[in-house]
Amino acid sequence: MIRVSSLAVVPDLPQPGRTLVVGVVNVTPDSFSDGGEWFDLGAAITHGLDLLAEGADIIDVGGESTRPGATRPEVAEELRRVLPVIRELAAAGACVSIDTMRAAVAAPAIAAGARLVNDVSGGKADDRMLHLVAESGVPYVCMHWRGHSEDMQSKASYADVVTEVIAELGQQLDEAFSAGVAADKLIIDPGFGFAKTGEHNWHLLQRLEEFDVIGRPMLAGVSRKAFLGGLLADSEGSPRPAKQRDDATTALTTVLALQGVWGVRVHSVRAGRDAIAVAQRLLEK
Ligand code: PMM
Repeated sequence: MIRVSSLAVVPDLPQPGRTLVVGVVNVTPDSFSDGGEWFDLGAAITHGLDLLAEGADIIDVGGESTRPGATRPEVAEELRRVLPVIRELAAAGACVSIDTMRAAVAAPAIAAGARLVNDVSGGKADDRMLHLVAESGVPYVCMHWRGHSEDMQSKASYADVVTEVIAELGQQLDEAFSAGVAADKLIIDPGFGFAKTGEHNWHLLQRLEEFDVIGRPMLAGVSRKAFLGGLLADSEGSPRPAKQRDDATTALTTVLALQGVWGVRVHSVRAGRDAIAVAQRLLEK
């Protein structure tokens, strides 16, 4: 089996000796994957606690939807959404990640207890982000990104998606190093669905081992994404609705765990843990 830099360990984060499960809590009215189900703060906190009980290693809390075409909330609104949720989940003992592209959100989130910054723009949306991450010393998910959601799909053009994503991600990592982020704190993410067509996502998955040249652990966010909806479209060509893509997500999680990815970002935590347990057992000799 191929290995996607899996043996790397990220300091200050859980180290369970298997692929980590990052559970998603979107405190948004408009995310594609859960359609505003956790927009109410009480519901978001309860959901996060449920994911923790199901075995999430990290809970990723986000207040900005990145669905294609989404408009951005104000900073104050993003903070209103995420800070109470981060505080409660951290107090309950969860390892919390803040999913934001803004330094002005990441800094208070870290103060509220977040231990990981998950930046889908990989430092490109806010030029203060990498300095903030360097100063605070927290681990950082650097995702491949070409532009904001409102027009990202117009940027989904590649001669060879795998080599281009690796090269562009390499440039984003160089920026992070220049800003002073320690190499051992960096986690890479190919950015499935971000400025990528369904075909691009499948090519990335088919050639995932090529990311080993970067030499950093990988987080993969495939859960409920549109390319799975397209794969499972009905006979009239209508995509499978987002919440009915969990079984396909779990199938892919098994494959990703067999390949040794560091972490998977998923909505259905129990299913993700089960898939990883199966993969883990198969890898034992
Ligand atoms: N995808 C979404 C949001 N945040 N973060 C990382 N690191 N990787 C992803 O692929 C990613 C992300 C969008 O999906 P959602 O609506 O399920 O949160």
